[in-house]
Amino acid sequence: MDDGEDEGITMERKKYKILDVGCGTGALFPYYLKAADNAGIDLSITGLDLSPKMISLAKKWGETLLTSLGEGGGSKYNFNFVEGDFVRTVLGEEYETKNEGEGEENGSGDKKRTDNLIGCGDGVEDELTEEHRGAYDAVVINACFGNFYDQVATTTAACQSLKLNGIFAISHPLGADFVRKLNIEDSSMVPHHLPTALDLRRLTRTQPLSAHSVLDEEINLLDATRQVQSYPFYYASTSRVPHRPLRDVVRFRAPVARGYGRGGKKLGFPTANLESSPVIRAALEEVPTGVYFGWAVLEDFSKDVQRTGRNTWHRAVVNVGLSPTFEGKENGEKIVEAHLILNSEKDIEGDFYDETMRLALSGFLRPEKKFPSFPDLINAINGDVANAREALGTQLFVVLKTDGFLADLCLGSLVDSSAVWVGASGGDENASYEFQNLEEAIADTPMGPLAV
Ligand code: RBF
Ligand code: MG
Repeated sequence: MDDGEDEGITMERKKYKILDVGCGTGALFPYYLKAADNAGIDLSITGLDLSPKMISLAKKWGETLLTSLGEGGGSKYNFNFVEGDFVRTVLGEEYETKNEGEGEENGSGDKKRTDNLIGCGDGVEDELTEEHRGAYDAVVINACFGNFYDQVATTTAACQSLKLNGIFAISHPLGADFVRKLNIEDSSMVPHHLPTALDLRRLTRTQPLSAHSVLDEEINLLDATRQVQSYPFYYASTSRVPHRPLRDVVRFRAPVARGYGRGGKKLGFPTANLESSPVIRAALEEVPTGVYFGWAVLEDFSKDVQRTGRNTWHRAVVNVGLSPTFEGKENGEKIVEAHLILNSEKDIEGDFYDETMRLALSGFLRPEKKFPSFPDLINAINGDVANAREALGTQLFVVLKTDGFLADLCLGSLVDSSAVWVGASGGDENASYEFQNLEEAIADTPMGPLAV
């Protein structure tokens, strides 16, 4: 066994980090240790609880467990404790006041918090909260999710404290019916029931979280006398992903501008920029700078031979912004730059300057950044392309391909250019745009009512 110590060199083994939210007296601690032992991994457990009394009991229990494991236990496993409110600890003290408003019954959230196109506010990231941001492999909320008043805030905090691919699990050893009963008996103590599969989907919709499963059933276990016993059990799991769906899909229709000629090609990522105009400028007032993704279609209404790559879907990864990395040569204004992810250069015949592009954004990847160097920018864009490609292969974004805005062209149901599309939010037959609530956009697609 490699215990990490070799010829006097001590290597810090990578520890799997669990955040146990509302840890209470530490009822789950022995199970974590057992599971880690079975899996042969080292573990760092952080117990968080609002109650100082619970924290002090959990500390003692943690020490007892480590002592019982002897020498080995102390090096493989360790405990940390945080006394405080989960949401404030991760999202910052001001999060709640900034997002004031009644959280709705089903946790779908309040108006203010979802003001932004990108969805939920993620709170402030400062020296007080950064310790917990992106820090954990797993966040567990056991036997107390129903007690959190604001489920959107709680889910946001869980999401923000996870590493990429980390797991957020909600569990209850007595099942959802038990929590439903508590909720009916005293809704001031237990303001919510545990999320159903549909609730979980709503709760995670505009988070960079992918919902996996909700288990709420009787499971058979052996009791102390080795008899099979049926126990109710609730377990829901989600995982942190790089992308989040937008609160609203954004549809742009505009000519492709000749670029700034500043090196999209040189960077290896040629982009089709939407031609700037008062219409596009107005649209962009509501679109924060950042990296988005969605589908793009180049219009071609020519009667005879349509050129390759027109009237068909292309994956698009899109920077909305100023390109701050190009210091001194930043864009003069916020622009929309779409890099089309092609399988081959031959997918689109010729260049497409001045052609009209329909661009539907439905997901967000990250804020726009000023990178210290061009290789750093190129690395980031490579990651964006991979993340967008992956996301666009998932059900939600595949369904959005069938949005009439795109599909009317691709499926040939529009025969001539007299049926010009003009977006509902502003513009004319040259350039226009519209925002539509994501859920409505999904419902409007032919597959939507059945899917996602
Ligand atoms: N420029 C930046 O300065 N910072 C960014 O974070 C950034 N992200 C981008 C992400 C994608 C997917 C694309 C296509 C471009 C991005 N750009 C960014 C813009 C890039 O600098 C620009 O495309 C080139 O300067 C060519 O105009
Ligand atoms: Mg460009």
